[in-house]
Amino acid sequence: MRFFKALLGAASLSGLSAITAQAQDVAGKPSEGGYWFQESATPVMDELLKVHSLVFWIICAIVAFVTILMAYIMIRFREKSNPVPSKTSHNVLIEVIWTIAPVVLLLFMVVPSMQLLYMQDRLPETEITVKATGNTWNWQYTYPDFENIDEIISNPLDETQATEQNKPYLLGTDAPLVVPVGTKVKVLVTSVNNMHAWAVPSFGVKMDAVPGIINETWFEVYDEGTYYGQCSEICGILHYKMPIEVKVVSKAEFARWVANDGSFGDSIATNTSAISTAIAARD
Ligand SMILES: [Cu+2]
Repeated sequence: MRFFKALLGAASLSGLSAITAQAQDVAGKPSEGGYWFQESATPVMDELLKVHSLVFWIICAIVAFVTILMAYIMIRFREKSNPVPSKTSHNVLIEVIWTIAPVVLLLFMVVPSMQLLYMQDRLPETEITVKATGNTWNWQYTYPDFENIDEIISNPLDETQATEQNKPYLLGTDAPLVVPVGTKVKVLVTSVNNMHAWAVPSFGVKMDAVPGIINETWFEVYDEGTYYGQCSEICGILHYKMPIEVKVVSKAEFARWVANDGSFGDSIATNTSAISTAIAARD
């Protein structure tokens, strides 16, 4: 077990070094030429990275072992050095080993995998709920907890708008989903037409949006910032234009946003029932 803990440690270190520094105001988006995961922003993503690292190193070891074995066999048993081939067709010991070894390896992988699946699937006591509905071609968000907040239609920005607003093209939207930091957020995911998937890589969240079905997932973001994702189920001609932008704000700012009927403007919050609901959700 200590060996695997050491393996995990080494793996997560190498993973971290591959992550490039993000711009200050953006906490989760793809990086140019990036090939590793985005930096984790939630407990689920932390666990996902650990399981990935474990499985990744096991796979590397298997690939190396098989490659070396193949090379050895090709050289050692080539026709020139082995003119009279062996007629052996069975070796009980070897067959037992190559049956048991993969079973043991699979057990090492399946236990943490199942733990992760349960963690993603079993919602903890969530504090607020948002509903994400996939349309052709945008995401629509509603806040069942806060009646005063109208549905948010989150449309992609075109290239000019994205440049003007200093947001990444095909990731930035005109109206992000707004959630508080350090809060367990339940996400209800569905669709009105065909299948989509609501996915934010740095949250470790990818949930199918299926018409007639409401799927549940959850996240709890460590830090304030803007996190990007995309529709991750090929849904049609404008699939690439269904970005997901999540703006994570402080709990106080979120309470003010709710009280202002879903606006970050300077207007003084007057909706006291919304404030108390938001504060109740916060506590
Ligand atoms: Cu889609």
